[in-house]
Amino acid sequence: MPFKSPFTLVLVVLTASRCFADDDHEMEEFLKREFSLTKPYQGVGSFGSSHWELMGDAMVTTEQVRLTADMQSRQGAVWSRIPCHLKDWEMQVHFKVHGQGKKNLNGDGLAIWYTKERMQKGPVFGNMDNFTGLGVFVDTYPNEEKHLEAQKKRYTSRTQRIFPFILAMVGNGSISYDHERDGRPTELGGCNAMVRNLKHDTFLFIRYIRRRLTVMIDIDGQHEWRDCLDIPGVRLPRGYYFGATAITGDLSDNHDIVSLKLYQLTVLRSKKEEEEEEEEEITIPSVDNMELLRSGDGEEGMSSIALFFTVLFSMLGCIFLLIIGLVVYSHWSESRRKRFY
Ligand SMILES: *[C@@H]1O[C@H](CO)[C@@H](O)[C@H](O)[C@H]1NC(C)=O
Ligand SMILES: *[C@@H]1O[C@H](CO)[C@@H](O)[C@H](O)[C@H]1NC(C)=O
Ligand SMILES: [Ca+2]
Repeated sequence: MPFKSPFTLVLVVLTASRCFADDDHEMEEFLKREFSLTKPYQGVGSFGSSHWELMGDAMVTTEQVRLTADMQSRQGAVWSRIPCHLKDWEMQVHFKVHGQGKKNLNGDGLAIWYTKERMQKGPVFGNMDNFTGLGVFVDTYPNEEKHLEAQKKRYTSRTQRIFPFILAMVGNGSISYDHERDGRPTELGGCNAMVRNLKHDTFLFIRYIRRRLTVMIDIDGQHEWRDCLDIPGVRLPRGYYFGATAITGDLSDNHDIVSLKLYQLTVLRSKKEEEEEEEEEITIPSVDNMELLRSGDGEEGMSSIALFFTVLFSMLGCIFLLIIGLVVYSHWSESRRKRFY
């Protein structure tokens, strides 16, 4: 990670260690209650009396906000009513996915959002397509793999994704989520996460700090955060809404949110960074170097290892030819010299 000054490095390290610390108390002062959804979910679902609004089949119980029950063709959502203007934040999601279905006979998953739009129904885990902002998806059904399997095709183990799969996507209002390919064409990064039907608590952690997006998971019941993805140069405007949505189709699951906790992060910036960020206020979400992130897409395309060996062997080939050339030349000039004597 490049850091502009040692001071910011120290701060980032401090915040990082704070997140790994199993000590809620220390974080308390940063918790932003207006953007958090916690038990006993006071007033959630009733008109106008809460910071959160329910939609579709979502319902509140004493234990959780159930976005969908384990039944076919459900969609549910919970959305914050207040736009969030924080620059740096982290969202801790305590969630639960469980149901009767056997492995890979369940679906479709849930999503956590930070978007311009709110309270829209649609095909992207219950939210609208062509959304504007960030989506982090817990995709529990491998649509693409199932489709390929039916065609007796397969991804190589390098590109194969194991489901449930968590991935992040940034939309700008005109980028479509490819449901049939589980969002592969627009994937910023992701990881496998066996989150279903577990006895212990499962958490997802989304941190946005100095335009760096980090997603971590805590799903093994060990109270340890595991890296999922970490991407610099993610530009998200301020003033968007947090939300959580889920959808079921032919296959189903209970998709529960136990809590959403938003923490404000205080990150000191150098004067130069402040000025840079003031100068270019972000209005449309985007990701720097998206082409580079996408270079690993699809069945074809060269992996970096393949590329390395291609370059290596081409270089060895060139050197070999050069040596042959030199040998031939020296033989030739030798025999020419001999002829002159
Ligand atoms: C959104 O992103 C796509 C793909 O990167 C790009 O072609 C399009 O111009 C962008 N739209 C806006 C409004 O920035
Ligand atoms: C989403 O955007 C794409 C490309 O801009 C467009 O073809 C598609 O119709 C849009 N879909 C919706 C639901 O607006
Ligand atoms: Ca899927």
